[in-house]
Amino acid sequence: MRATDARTPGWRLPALAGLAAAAVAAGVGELVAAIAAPESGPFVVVGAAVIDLAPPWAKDAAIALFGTADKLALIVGIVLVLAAVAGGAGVLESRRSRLGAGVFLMLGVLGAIAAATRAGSGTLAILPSAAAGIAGAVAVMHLVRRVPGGEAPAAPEASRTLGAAGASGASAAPEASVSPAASAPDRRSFLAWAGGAAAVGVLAALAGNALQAGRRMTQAVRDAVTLPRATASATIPASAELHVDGITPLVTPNADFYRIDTALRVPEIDPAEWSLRIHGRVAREVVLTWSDLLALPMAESVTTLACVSNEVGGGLIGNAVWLGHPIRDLLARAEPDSDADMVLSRSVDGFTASTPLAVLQDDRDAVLAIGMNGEPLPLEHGFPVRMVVPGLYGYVSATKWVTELEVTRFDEASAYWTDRGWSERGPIKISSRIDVPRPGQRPAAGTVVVAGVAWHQHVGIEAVEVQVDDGPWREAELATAISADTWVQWRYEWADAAAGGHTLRVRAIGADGEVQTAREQGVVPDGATGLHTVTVDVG
Ligand SMILES: Nc1nc2c(c(=O)[nH]1)N[C@H]1C(S)=C(S)[C@@H](COP(=O)(O)O)O[C@H]1N2
Ligand SMILES: [Mo]
Repeated sequence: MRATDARTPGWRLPALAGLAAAAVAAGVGELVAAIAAPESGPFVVVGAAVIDLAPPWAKDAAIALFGTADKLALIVGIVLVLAAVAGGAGVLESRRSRLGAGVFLMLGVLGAIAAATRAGSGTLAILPSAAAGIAGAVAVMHLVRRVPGGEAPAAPEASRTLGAAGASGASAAPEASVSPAASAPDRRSFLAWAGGAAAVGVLAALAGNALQAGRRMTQAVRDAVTLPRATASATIPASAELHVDGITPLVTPNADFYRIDTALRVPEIDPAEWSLRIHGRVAREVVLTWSDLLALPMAESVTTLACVSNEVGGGLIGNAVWLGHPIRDLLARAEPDSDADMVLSRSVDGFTASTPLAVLQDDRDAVLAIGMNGEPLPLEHGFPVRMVVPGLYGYVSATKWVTELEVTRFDEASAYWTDRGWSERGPIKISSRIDVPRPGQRPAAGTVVVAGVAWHQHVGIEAVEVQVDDGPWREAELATAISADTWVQWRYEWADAAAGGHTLRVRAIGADGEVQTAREQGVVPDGATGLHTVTVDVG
């Protein structure tokens, strides 16, 4: 028995408070992950970070020890370590208020860092870990506050109570019964709170799991889709690739393709239940099911998609091989009225985009796409069906999870982003980007290779020019363009680069003679302008 029993709480109940808080944190983290960032559950991202950071010998040892169960062993290991830390956080919190809460917040920050630094992670990736950290911090503060003041060992007190009761019968002496009578309900109420908190955590985790089940099913259906053979395959000339170290790949892998949408939760669409309705100002309504669509000719086309929110030099742009059916042909079946001038496409989640009807009827590869780089569309990129329209920013053309095409007029209807201050029409502006050297890189003096991409969708790039400091504009070497609808790689050999700081600028010249303007404009309301500028320190 300890001398300070009455004042200092022991470590067991606070540790239990820490564990219960950890259950709350884990549950909240999994639930938020299920809703907002399915790939970024706290355990998944921490596990992935441990795998990435582990030295090879540790990985080999884990595989040797646990074989194919090495992933399970990893998760069990992480749970044990986190449980120990959480128990410790409870004890810390009982010694000094907010200290244990701080431990939970720190774990949340570590998880968020692990999530944010994973390849292909979206902006929502940090949410689950952040929410888990905050939930754990709040829970541990509340629970530790409910730990009864003195965690006296149970046995001696119980015998004292019995003894007291035995001595004075039913009316126990007040001084003898005060301590146990006051602390037993305290203890019981604390255990109820801790148990309740843990139960909330478990329920949240179960709810998260149930929500994830839908996504896993859709993912499985998506993975099982066999794409029809293309009636025409995309041809990418070998000379379209310049093979410069560090340049953006000509075709963007799906995992690295930027993702922009308003969907907090990625729509889960069973293709068997998907259909597209073409209606509005048409001679006849057309309804197309998934099997109807698969029976139509599907051609490959290469189109560079860009977001209107892409800053000059930014990464909200990607190039992919799309497998799809011309929207033109479907519209022809519906026969738009002669006074229609816009198609309002609508996604299952309510997002809408306004595309000029004429753009969908001319000879460009505006398609209802089902394939991206040889695979069914990834869920985040619109599975099962999306629109891809060369030449227009995504917000006015690239509707993902599309289920409706309403033929209408610009003076009759408006789209999601137009209602929020963006332009009703969004042709992609001519632009170019320097990929190498990267800012902060220190190339050696002498000849420095400068390279990047340039685009003017559906018009084409005539030339790219590079300026060093305030020198003359010099023409860069252009790769063969796949087509006018894709970006094109360029490369410039900067001869006699002298040591010291330098400024590099790039500008594109379109096939129509348009020279990329130096005038700077922000992304609102119809896309940024200006020249990408990189400062380098030549060593
Ligand atoms: N359903 C739906 N489709 C959408 C959006 C959206 O928010 N919801 N965003 C659009 C925007 S702004 C862009 S830039 C592109 C991005 O497509 P990606 O995420 O496949 O790169 O999708 C477009 N299609
Ligand atoms: Mo966008």
